[in-house]
Order: sequence, then C-alpha cells, then structure tokens
Amino acid sequence: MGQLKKIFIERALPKAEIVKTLKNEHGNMVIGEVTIAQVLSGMKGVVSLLTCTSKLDPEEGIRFRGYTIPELQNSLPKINPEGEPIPEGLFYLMLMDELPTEEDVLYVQNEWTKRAHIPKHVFDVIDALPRDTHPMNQFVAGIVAMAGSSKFMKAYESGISKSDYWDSTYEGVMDLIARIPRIAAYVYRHAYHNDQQIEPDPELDWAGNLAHMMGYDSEEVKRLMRLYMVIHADHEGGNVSAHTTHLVGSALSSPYQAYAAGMLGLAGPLHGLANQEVVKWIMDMNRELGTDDPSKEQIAAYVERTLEQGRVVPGYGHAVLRKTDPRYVALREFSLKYLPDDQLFKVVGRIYEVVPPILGNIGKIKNPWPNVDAHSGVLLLHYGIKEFEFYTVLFAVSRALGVLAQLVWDRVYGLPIERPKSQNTRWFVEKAGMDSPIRF
Ligand code: CMX
Repeated sequence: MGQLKKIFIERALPKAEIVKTLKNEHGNMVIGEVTIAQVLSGMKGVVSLLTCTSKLDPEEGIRFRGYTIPELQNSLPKINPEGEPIPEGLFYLMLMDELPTEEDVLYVQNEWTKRAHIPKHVFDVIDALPRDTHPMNQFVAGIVAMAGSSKFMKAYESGISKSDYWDSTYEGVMDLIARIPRIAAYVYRHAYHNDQQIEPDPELDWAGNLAHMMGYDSEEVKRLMRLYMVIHADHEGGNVSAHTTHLVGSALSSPYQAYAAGMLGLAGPLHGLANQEVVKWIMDMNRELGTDDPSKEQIAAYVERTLEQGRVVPGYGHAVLRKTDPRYVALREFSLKYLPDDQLFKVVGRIYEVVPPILGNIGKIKNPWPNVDAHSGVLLLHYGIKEFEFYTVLFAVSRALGVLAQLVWDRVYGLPIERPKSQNTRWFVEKAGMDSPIRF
C-alpha cells in the first residue's frame, strides 16, 4: 500500500466512526426547517450535504480545510519562494486534513507523474470530434473515454466489500487527477493548434506541466496556472459541479463518471462557463462602443442595456457569497504584480466600480459583487491564451482536486445513494392552504 494511502486511511477511519455515531445516536436531531421559498429557489441555505474539503462563508469567502487563500499562499509549499503554491499541496491538505511538508508534496507530484499515462483510444475519441466542438464537450468526452480503466469499477465487479470502496476510489481518483491536465492540453491543441500536440515533461509539477503541454513555457504563465488551479479547486459541496460529482458518485458510478457529470454542470453559463461569458461580454461591449478604453459612463450604459435585454451581467452575483469573492481579489493582486498596465485589466477594474451599485439598486439581486469569473479570463488573455471558449476547461482541471478528494471521503464515510424527496405542485398548494384547482 502506498505511503499516502496508508496514512490517509489510518487517520480517516476514526472520523468515519464519528460520522457513524452521528447517524446512529443523533440521527433524530432536527437541524433546520425548509421553506417553500427555499425549495423553489434552488434549495439555497438548506443544509443537506456533508462536505469536509472546504467551507464557504457568505462574507469571508472560501476556506480550504480552515485556510483562506492568503493563508494558503503563505503556508503551502512552492517551487519558487516568489511564486504561488503548487496545487499538489492543496490536494494533500483537502485529502489529509493537514498542511503538507515539501516531502509530502513531492510524493503527490511523483504519484501523479507515474499515473499520467493515457490510453491511445482516448486521444482517438478527441481527434474524432470536430475542432469546433466546445472544448468542455471535448474534455468530458475524453474523461468518459477513460472510464473503462476505472479501478473502482474493476474492484466492484470482482465483488469487494463496502468497507473497501474507499481504496479503489482513492486509486481511481489519483489516476484521474494525474491524467486530467494532459486531456485538457490535448483538447486545447486539437481545437486551436492544428493537432500539434506537446508531450508532458515528467520533471514539471502538475500545473506547470499543463501550461507546458498547452504551449506556454514562461515561468509567469506557470505561476498563473498554479494560482488558477489552487483558487478554483473547491467551493464547498452545494455548487453544481461539486454536488453533481457527489450525487453521481453516490450511485457508485466510477470517479471518472462522477467527475464527468460534475463538469457538465460546470459547463453551464451560470456556473463555470461564466469565465468565457465575461470575456465575450467585454469584447462585445468594446466592439459596440468602438473602443478598448470605455469610460465608466459608457460601461454603465452597456450594463443597463444588458439588463434591459433580460440577460445577466456575467461574473457578478453569487448563490452564497455576499461580498467580493476572495478568488477575484487573489487574481487582482496577481495582475497588480505582473500586468498592472494591461488595458483589459484596467477595464475590469472600471467595471468593478460601475456594476455593483447598478445591480444593488435593482433590489432583487442578493449579491452585486464580482465572483472569480469576472477576473480570470483577463489574465489568460494577457498571456496569449486568447481562446476564451477553453477557459472553463481550466476551471474543470482545478475543480477535480476538491470534488475528487471529497469523493474519497464520501466512500470512507460510507455515504449512501442520495435520494431527496420531491413533491408535486398540488402538495405545495395544499401545504400553503391555497385554494387552487391544480391537480399535480
Ligand atoms: N445580472 C443580472 N441579474 C442577476 C445577476 C447578474 N449578475 N445575479 C443575479 N441576478 C438576478 C437573478 O437572475 C434573479 O433574477 P429573477 O428573480 O428574475 O430570476 C435575481 O437576480 C435573484 O438572484 P440571486 O438570488 O441574487 O442569485 P442566484 O443565487 O439565483 O444566482 C448566480 C446566482 C451566480 C447564478 C447569478 O448571480 C448570476 O446569474 N450571475 C451571473 C453569472 C455568473 O457570474 N455565474 C458564475 C458564478 C460563480 C461560479 O459558479 O463560477
């Protein structure tokens, strides 16, 4: 048994006992009430999931196993003291519930390098897709094409006991995370670089290798990629991508299938696709105004037009957050350090001054502040990664770290198949005491 896996399960089993006790001895305790409004508003605020890898506070933002983004930037191992932490360390933290040492991070990095081989048929599947297939669809097709090599499925078919599910899930998760950057980079080169593929460099870290295989070898892009992979990795359990991965995993679908399903959720414009939508929106605005330097007044008028058309302003608002997203702040700080004079960065800053008061005045929008997607595309564009339809794939690569670390915990905790209750309209109408002829 690998060193990490052995230590992991020794630490995880006592926690699984706590979860068992909660269920068996405190299972009848009432922890909340649910209103009709919550059911009809996407179950916001209904506590119904157990997620340990991260927690989202509406005011403060995300904490990964208790650590904020600035705290991680100070305490996770880095390749270069001037640079950003490497995502291997964040994965270790989310899986092990402990900050890693340099040696721990190296262990994870080596494990992923060893496991990174991808069967040829997976590339054939991507090659068979038209180049203009949306990169998220190509990416998910590649993930699904790998599902046949799932160690979990093989173990399940061989008749393993429930108590061992976590083991082959861990193996599958480590294989999958190791392979994901190559799939993403392969899609990028298939879609935009005439299939001129770049082989992985086994000496590089996970995020640095992703930048390298995409064709970007400068240290600055590698730094950005490390930051990008850390900040997007997890956002507690209820967001569409994390919840879907957990839900599909609860049917004992393999990690490949569960992750692929989750990433199809990430591909929606209200979730991860918003990063491409932001860049599109800014470019449309600049085109319509005939300038790349719009004034605050021009931006405000364009925002009003967007709203009048019944569209959302992408990159603003959030289902949980009620303040500026700390992931936005981290990207802004990176921009101030490396690209303070970038024209698009300046426009993004101006949009930040204009949009929140307009959205706030509407009244119904619970959070007028920017989320991570309002800023991420600008940095990628600055470094020449101009194919904005690819941006959500980068989000997906990062999101693997959190949702798959949690999937291992789901199996350690023995969480069962998820199956909330649904009711028809008649049921709600009767609950509310309404006089209505509606039957279902
Ligand atoms: N522009 C215009 N209208 C907005 C808005 C925005 N940025 N944000 C919210 N609203 C609207 C909602 O569409 C909703 O309108 P209706 O009542 O007419 O349906 C109303 O305000 C209330 O919404 P809310 O409770 O404040 O927000 P939700 O939890 O329903 O939705 C989110 C959250 C993120 C989907 C929404 O703010 C939005 O659509 N933002 C723009 C898209 C975006 O940036 N998504 C990325 C989120 C981060 C991520 O997952 O990556």
